[in-house]
Amino acid sequence: MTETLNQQAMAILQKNDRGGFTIPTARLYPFQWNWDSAFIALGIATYDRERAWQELEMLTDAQADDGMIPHIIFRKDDADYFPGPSIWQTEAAGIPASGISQPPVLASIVRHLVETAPASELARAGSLFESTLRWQRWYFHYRRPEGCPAICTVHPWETGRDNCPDWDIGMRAMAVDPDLPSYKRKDIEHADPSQRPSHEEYDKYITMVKFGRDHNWDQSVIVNNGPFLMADPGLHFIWLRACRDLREIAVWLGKDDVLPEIDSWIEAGIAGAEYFWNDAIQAYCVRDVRSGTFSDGFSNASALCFYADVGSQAQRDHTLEHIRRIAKQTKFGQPSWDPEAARFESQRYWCGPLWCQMNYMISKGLAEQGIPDLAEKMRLDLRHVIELSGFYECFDPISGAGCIGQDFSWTAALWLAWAGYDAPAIQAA
Ligand code: 9WN
Repeated sequence: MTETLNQQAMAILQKNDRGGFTIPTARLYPFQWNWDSAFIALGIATYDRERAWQELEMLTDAQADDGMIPHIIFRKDDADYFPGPSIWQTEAAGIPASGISQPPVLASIVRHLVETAPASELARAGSLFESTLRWQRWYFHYRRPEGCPAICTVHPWETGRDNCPDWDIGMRAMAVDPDLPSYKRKDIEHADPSQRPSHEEYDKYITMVKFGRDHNWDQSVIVNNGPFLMADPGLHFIWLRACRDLREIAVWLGKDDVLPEIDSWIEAGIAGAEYFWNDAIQAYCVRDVRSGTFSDGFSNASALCFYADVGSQAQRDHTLEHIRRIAKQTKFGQPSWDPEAARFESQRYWCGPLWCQMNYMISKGLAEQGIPDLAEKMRLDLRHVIELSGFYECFDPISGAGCIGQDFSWTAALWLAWAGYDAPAIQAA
């Protein structure tokens, strides 16, 4: 079975290849997405290292002057997706793109490629290192507003966890732009609407895009005066982990001059994590920056503290209690939202389903921090759910049913790089 699934996974990645970059899945997401491409490179690297480097290079080709790497790179329009380039109306390095970013996993993936690289590939790592450094710096300067020690976001799409109930506080606090032109969603033509965000949520997502566009994508204006500003432990922990991985690459490449700057980010990232600690539920939670209010649910982003290597022993113990409690209620892995919290829906996108890339990062963190049983369970859960349902975008964590996009690239990639391994891919530290 593993052999057949390996073949299927490679076939999906080849089918979704658009000439040097890979789309997440045909029709539903017909462009290059930022963090998708990073995880995709991990999978491609198992059979074609040249193509894996290329995936990341095409991502960084669209790096804006200020260092941001956008969340979608459009290259050419495609009527299958809304909102496309004519709605975003911006570009990066001359390429049509979205005006926000996505979780910066890139440095962590580059580190993996570097560690497994023959000497002949190290020159490629050098230029990716420079882009990644600039992007990490962008997050530090453009997504840590005055008075907030943590990484924030101006749009749920930037976090990659689009309609997670985590965003409800910020979404409720904002109004739909009364001048929002009418629009037609395309996602619900390609996927079951009951598994996608609501129309009310879409109106607000598009209001945020309109605000950015109306302000020429000036990131300072968007952060300071925009309709939405929430601090995200997901972005924060992924960024902090990426800083640690970037430091390792810098040492490898002999770039000692940048180490003090990276060290200062790591120090700020560790201190900033405290901003997310919610005593009421004893976990790291999303926080609305303007009101200071905490989200009250444990999400899969809360579980990333191990991946970022932060927290006191007590904070880690509490987090682990949540992970173990939730694992008892699901059959497959960690869901995107606590099954005991309000608004849990096992098949609606980020309100409950199991997402392979989140489980990969959570499991990696747990293994590194000395909790190998749980780490390996998460890996095997993903393996079983793929064997049961195939390569879906995400999965019902209780029944194992596949949800939304089919023949999905990151699921195929993480099968090849992680879940489909016969022996544990990640050893305890
Ligand atoms: C908006 C591509 C992307 C993922 C995100 C996921 C979903 C897009 C959408 O698909 O978001 O960016 O249109 O729903 O939430 O994490 O990167 O796979």
